[in-house]
Amino acid sequence: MKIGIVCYPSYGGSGGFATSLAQELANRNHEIHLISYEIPFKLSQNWPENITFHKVDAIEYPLFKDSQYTIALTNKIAEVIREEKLDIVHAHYAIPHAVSVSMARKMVRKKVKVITTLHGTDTTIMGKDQNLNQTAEFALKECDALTAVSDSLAKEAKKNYNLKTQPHIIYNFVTTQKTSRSKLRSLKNIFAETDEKILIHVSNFRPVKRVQDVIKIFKNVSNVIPSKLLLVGDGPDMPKIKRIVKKYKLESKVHFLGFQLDVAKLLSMSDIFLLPSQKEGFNLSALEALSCGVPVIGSNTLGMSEMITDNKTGILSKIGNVDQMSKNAIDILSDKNKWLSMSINGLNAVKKKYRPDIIVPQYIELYKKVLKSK
Ligand code: GMT
Repeated sequence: MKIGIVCYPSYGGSGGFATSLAQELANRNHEIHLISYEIPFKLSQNWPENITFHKVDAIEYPLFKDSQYTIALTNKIAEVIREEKLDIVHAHYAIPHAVSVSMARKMVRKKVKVITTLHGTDTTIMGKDQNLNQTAEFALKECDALTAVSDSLAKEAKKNYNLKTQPHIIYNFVTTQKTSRSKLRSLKNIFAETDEKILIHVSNFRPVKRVQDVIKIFKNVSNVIPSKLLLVGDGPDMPKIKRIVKKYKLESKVHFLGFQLDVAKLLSMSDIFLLPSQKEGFNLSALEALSCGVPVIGSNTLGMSEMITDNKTGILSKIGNVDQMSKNAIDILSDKNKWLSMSINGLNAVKKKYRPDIIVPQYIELYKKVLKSK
């Protein structure tokens, strides 16, 4: 099939997932056309020959308040549909991508089919934004199929976007592998003493991630268990987080690592992954933690409750319940057998449900079903 993939060029989240899906589809001999405003970092690191990148150029004009990206994107999608004779266009993250693909399809009046995958904040936050949701709802209803990255997100989408039917549920996949701890001893020694535990958080440090709760949990845990905290990623909340670390006098125990390419190594040497988000459609970093044998402590929000099995692969608590999350982390870190059992359960859960060879065929199946429909 000739498939267009429309996404943000971000490393993580919906953009990172869309890029990984494009690579997996290309490796299965589909012809992929990736459309965005710049080359996704993941693609630049591993670029199968049957992926073509189509750049959307921003428009600068004094009269315009912004770059008119949605119009330029729609224009580019229509151009690629025509010139590359696409069978399917798959948008990732509803805003503005669902609007652009459904408009482009009307412009070209071709048989091309359009699908949108809902990832999380496009539904949980944007889906409720009065300035956006009517247009997004209209566009989503124009699509030939919708998917969501978890059952709870699909339910949230049906409600927020007044959909007749619930989107198809196709979970995220990860390709990360655990690195053996014996090989990571020298790396671990950079951040922690041999007898210290390592807690880790990975995100884009946006308010929805509640990173302030990560710091409070770590403060409680480090009062009881000798430990260090790794903070991986960067984003708008970072200045606030640095102030909180300073306020709690934790500077000597917290490592701000910024954006990291090889997160699997950092995860593999860690003992607990913290993710106390307000909302999560699913969460790729938590899934990567499981794939590296790291139990997850976090909030029981949306997709997280489907990914994590309490007391088997981690423990989830009510959003904001820092005391309970701290206690759960201390319980796991203080009981070697409990930790080991959770670590192995997490590895097995990913192998069983969240590998590319399980997830990618579900997208291909949906593409074929949509192409057969009228
Ligand atoms: O996690 C982020 O904040 C990035 C965000 C996005 O909107 O790109 O990721 C979303 O898509 C990921 C891939 O499907 C999901 O695993 C994340 O849970 C989801 N993020 C949120 O819902 C906050």
